[in-house]
Amino acid sequence: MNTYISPTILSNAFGVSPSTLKRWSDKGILKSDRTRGGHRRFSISEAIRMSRDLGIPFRNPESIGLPDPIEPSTLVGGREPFELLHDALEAENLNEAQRIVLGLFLSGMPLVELLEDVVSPVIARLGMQWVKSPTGIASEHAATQMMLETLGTLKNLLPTAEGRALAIGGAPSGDPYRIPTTMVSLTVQDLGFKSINLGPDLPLESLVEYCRKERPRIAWLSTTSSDPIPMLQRKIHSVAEELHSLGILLAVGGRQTGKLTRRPISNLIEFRSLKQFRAFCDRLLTPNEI
Ligand code: B12
Repeated sequence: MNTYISPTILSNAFGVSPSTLKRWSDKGILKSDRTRGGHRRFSISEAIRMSRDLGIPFRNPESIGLPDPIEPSTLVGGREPFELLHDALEAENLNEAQRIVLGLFLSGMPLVELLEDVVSPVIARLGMQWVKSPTGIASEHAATQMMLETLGTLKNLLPTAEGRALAIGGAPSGDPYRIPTTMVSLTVQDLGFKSINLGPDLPLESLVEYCRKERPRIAWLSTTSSDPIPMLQRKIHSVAEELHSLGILLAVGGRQTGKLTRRPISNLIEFRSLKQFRAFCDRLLTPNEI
């Protein structure tokens, strides 16, 4: 979300003088825009990017509506970040869940680490509740919903790229899982590129047609439901072949990873994790390889 603020407000949030902010901006370490009248304006997501990349903390984050950063190493009683998040979601405390996820992000924790090592295990653990209690399934739905809202808030703190999407994707028809495909989308956005998440239960023909129109470099599929595997493999291969003719890569991942590809197709890549996917995108996007 590109919410713009004035130099005075941002220098107060960082706890530095306006001239320090101007120096950062002149050096190009903090990008700024200008109003029609020629005054500098800073986007909150750009300020967060600089803070995370260079380890420059916000001294007064609350002045621009951000929570305090949470350094995992300073957690009381040696608690792990995922334990805090687990307790917040179990207590159905959305504000606390958001404070923890955003706080860890603002402390500089890499996004893929936050998603893969904190959020995913918590959701997996909460998903076991239904065995223990008659309200477990409702609690699982509540936790999913709160997590999606939290990821939506996180998305608003990432830079919003304009123009053509680098990547477009979703989860195939019959697959209702919303969190994993949301995470793939956030991973692309965190790299500074636009992504379009078409969500769960996506007919694969319509993914192909959408890609024909939008021409991303990458399409992704996140697979959780165990559709009979040979059928899923056939569908994925046929999508890969169609995307191949359009020069688009197909990235697949999710719980069904390892079972998704039967024979090699040059544009079809199966990923074990978001970390691996992010590293792949980084390599793909380094200027000398474009
Ligand atoms: C929430 C949840 C639900 C919710 C989903 C809500 C929603 N709209 O999203 C609801 C209640 C609908 C549901 C329903 C069911 N569920 Co369910 N569910 C879960 C739960 C707890 C969390 C899923 C989730 O979002 N995980 C978080 C994501 C982020 O983790 P992830 O999928 O592992 O993804 C990671 C990587 O794989 C990777 N990744 C994922 N996709 C991609 C894509 C790309 C391109 C890349 C690079 C990487 C990548 O990134 C992620 C980050 O680490 C899981 C437990 C679990 N361990 O995951 C069970 C689980 C998946 N469900 C299960 C079951 C059995 C069911 C039901 C059959 C229950 C029932 N009897 O009705 C139904 C089936 C629904 C269906 N049609 O398939 C089982 C599946 C077992 C199996 N055979 O595989 C699980 C594993 C629970 C369990 N331990 O038994 N479920």
